Amino acid sequence: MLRTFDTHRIRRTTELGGLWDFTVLPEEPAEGATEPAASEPAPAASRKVTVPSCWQTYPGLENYRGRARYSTTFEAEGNVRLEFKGVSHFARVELDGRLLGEHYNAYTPFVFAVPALAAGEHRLDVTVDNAFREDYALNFPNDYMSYGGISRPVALDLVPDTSIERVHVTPVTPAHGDGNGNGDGEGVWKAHVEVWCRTLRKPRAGTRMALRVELAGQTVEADVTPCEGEYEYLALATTVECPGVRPWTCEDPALYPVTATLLVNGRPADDLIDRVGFRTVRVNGDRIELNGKPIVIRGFCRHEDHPAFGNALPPQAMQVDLDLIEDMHGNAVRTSHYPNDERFLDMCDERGLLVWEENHARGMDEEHMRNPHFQAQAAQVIREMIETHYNHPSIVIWGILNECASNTAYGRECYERQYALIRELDVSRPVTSATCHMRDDMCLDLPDVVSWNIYPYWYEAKSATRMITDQLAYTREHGGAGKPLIISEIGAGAIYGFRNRDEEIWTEEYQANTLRKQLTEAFDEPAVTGVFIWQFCDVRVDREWWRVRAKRRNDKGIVDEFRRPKMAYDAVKEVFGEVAERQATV
Ligand code: ADA
Repeated sequence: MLRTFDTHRIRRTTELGGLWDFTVLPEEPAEGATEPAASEPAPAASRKVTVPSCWQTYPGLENYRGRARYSTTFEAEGNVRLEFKGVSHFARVELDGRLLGEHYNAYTPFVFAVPALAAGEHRLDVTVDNAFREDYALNFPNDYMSYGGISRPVALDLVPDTSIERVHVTPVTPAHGDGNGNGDGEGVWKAHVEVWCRTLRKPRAGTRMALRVELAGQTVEADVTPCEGEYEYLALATTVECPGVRPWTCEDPALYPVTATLLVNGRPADDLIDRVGFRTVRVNGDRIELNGKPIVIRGFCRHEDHPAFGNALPPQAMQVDLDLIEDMHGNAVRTSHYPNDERFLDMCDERGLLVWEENHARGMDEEHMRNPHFQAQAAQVIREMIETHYNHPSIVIWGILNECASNTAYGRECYERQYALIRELDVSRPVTSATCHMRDDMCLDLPDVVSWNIYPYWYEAKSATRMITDQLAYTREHGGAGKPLIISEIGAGAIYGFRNRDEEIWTEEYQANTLRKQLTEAFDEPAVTGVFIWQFCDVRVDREWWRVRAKRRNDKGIVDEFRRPKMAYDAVKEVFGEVAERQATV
């Protein structure tokens, strides 16, 4: 399943799923590799594996870190477009033995367009690397697992010489209303629509090309002048009035298809369908407003991680996670610490959940950020994340650089650049960053929203009330005055099944009591716009973290890695439920 809905009616698209050949590629540990001893001896024989999947779920490779090859064949003729939704974490792609290109970063899609394939069978080889190397600035031993494999779906499209690459829709709030149906009734939602095309071969002289866009009962059409080359170009930018649409809200997440059709000499030649929700997000004083109404976040930080699937969760497993989050009265997810699978975002759109999506970076100190590849690779993640996830109404905030060097001058430069890049790509959503630099953060003036990771009653022997009061004072004195404040992490660990009534640390009882106190105190603080619990489920961490992570798990999950609820589940459900009720009556 590529998405939760069909993205084409005209274009032929297939998922290159099913069984692929898989072979481990043995290699000498590279100089400076951080983890040679941990790698398993590599069996050379090839085996059949499903794609998407990750190799830590293949017997014998539970701890493999290194290179491997995935191969498959397909029948095709003409121009093809290959889209990899996510390969963990480096991919080198060859078609019929010819290099198409390389891509680094596990969590964002990439595309290769290949003109004029001869009719017949074609062979696709993907060499994947999940080693920790200096070349891969964002991956190093961390408090989550850097898995390996083709971990998200692969799509094969047959495309004409000019094809549609992307459609962006930016909803524009009614001029005279609050975007929520309230107002003087004269306002009409508008949508700013942009369509990007790709031309592989210049059309014959005299060919007429046009783009038609259909959205919410409206149709616009405009001529297109093709630009030759394997790159994308903006082919259409227009604003459409959309009278009578229902806004996208958490309670009623109305979604509308947007269909772009490419007409060649008046005949449909290619199409792309995406989905749109009419809603605006804006910061108003110290509140974040959705359609003019302040939101209160009852959220969970969530890693893409599962004992049976690694980071290649099938849609069924995503559904289960979202069911549990909603059952606990959660209304938001933070995609800590990287962009998420599109299908998960589709489901959030459908459920009316709010998403904080973040670029890939966790716990980078200045040395990590001075990796010569860091700036370019981080910028690429941001670009790919925003370009591909732009239309999701559920995404209400972009996050960057979780707990990185926001306390140094060089770090600040990096934060500045990344915020500037986001604002260049998308002005319709606020930006933030989760910090833990309680006494020396130098970047609080930069984002629209200030976000703190705090662990009262856990890493700190202080109450949440005290920590929030202290943080607020610091924030106000250091550039963050008047901005909304999110508690982007709060939580405590517990080992599933370890129970006693002695308030023993690591017991489910201790975690449940701690969460109850943390959440109650946080929501009692009027300056707090919302809270993301660290974290939804227990997750596997990289081997090097074994000293501080029993069972090699970050066990601050409210459910364990198999999604079995710990005692904290009911505590969270109760507090989130009360907050939701209070909110509903405001
Ligand atoms: C940090 C970090 C998380 C996780 C957490 C913890 O706040 O952002 O990724 O490591 O701490 O469990 O300590």
